[in-house]
Amino acid sequence: MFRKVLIANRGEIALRVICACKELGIRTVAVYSEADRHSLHVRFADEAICIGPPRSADSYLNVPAVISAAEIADVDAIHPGYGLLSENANFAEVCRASNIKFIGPPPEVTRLMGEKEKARQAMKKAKVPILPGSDGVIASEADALDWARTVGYPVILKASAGGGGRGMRVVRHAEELPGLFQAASSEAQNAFGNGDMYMEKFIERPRHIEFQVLADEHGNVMVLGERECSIQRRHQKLLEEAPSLMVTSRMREEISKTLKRCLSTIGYQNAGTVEFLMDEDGKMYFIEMNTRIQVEHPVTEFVTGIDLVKAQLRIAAGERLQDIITEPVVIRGHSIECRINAEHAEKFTPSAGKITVFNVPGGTGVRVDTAQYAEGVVPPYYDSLIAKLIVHGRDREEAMQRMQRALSMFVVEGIHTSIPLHRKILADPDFRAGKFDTKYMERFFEREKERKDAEAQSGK
Ligand code: MV4
Repeated sequence: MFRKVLIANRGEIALRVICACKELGIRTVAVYSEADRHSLHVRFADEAICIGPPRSADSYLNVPAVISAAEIADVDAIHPGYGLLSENANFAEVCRASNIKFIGPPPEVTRLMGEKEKARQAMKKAKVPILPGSDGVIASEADALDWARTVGYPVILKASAGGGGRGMRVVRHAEELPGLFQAASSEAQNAFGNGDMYMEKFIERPRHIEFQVLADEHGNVMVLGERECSIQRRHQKLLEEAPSLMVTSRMREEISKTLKRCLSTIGYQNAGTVEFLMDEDGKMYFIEMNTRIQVEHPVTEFVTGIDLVKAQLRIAAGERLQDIITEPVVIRGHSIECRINAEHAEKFTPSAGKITVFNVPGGTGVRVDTAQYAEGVVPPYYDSLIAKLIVHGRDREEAMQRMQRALSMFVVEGIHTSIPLHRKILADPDFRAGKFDTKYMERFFEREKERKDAEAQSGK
């Protein structure tokens, strides 16, 4: 096992990785920006090194600064967390060249999955279901029109270097295709330095369902069930749950079998997430793979009882999956996560500042992952996630009741948070009935607006 690990991240995930290291007897090194001097990841790590000014580009994303800190502290490995450098194949290569183990897949695999069209073809080859679409990147406008005619409108154009919703265009009619193709391609060229586009059949109201995988460095792969992630706004997830109401155990077994074969062929290593869209007929199609630990990993930890971050560390140290997970994986009960963001409820604009009151709920089946505390400061430089509230219950009903109870006891003052929004979602009959898809939040805000307009009318 590693002697010492550097955590190249901040906030709750840095603290989460520190927890896993402590339990494995690994020494920890935090890195921090000038804005994070008083953060808990700095306090709870065995050592801490300041790597630059507040902006991420000058600190957490500064590869030479992170590597220098790793060399000075003499660590064996770096855990990148999520976001930041976690899916940067060049960073993983620099780690390798510096004799530091990058806790994640090899750079070659990260690079393959980062090229969304290549990832799609790799999955197709391994018989993972994909949507009808182009084979390879689209060569020209004429090529795009040909593919769209074959696939049938509506289609969606996606940037091969994109992902997570960036660089996409929905095309409903042939007349608008040439313009949208050119616009999307030049936008992708500007944003990612790569204008390659591919095409898929467009699904109108998909659900977003993702499978958690673990793979060791000896060719063994395990699939740990799925997470339902459809409750999102502007590609930011707000609430996730495991398992998905829409996935039967037969479907789960089928997808797991296929993914195991596919990922061992590809040479996947460490933790990963395979994203699928589910159409209204309940059919699932691969869209992308994420090569990192994800924000919502705790819901999988609750229903499987497996510590995913400890598994990541043990895999990276060369251990075999059969020695890490010694019992058959069973999905037990139901788990829900609410992402508590520091933001204004309606406008979704960030709410930075000093937290005056911070009361965290606890009790049976409740977990809070956070690096915040009373008197703590939310800096304006980073993403707005300040805490994750995760619950586990015997079934979805109990999980929802527990979440409502925990939300009512989560008190944050001094800044605005998404807690009131989460309480409204948990009270919504459609959510409770499991009636939602990726357009759920749009409809939710329309209903809210109608309700407020009606209120204003009657008040006059
Ligand atoms: C789609 C789609 C409909 N049809 N692909 C957005 C994020 C990126 N990971 C893929 N995305 C989508 N791809 C086809 N063929 C709709 C979306 C989509 C979406 C997907 C998952 C979660 C939220 C979403 C919100 C809007 C659009």
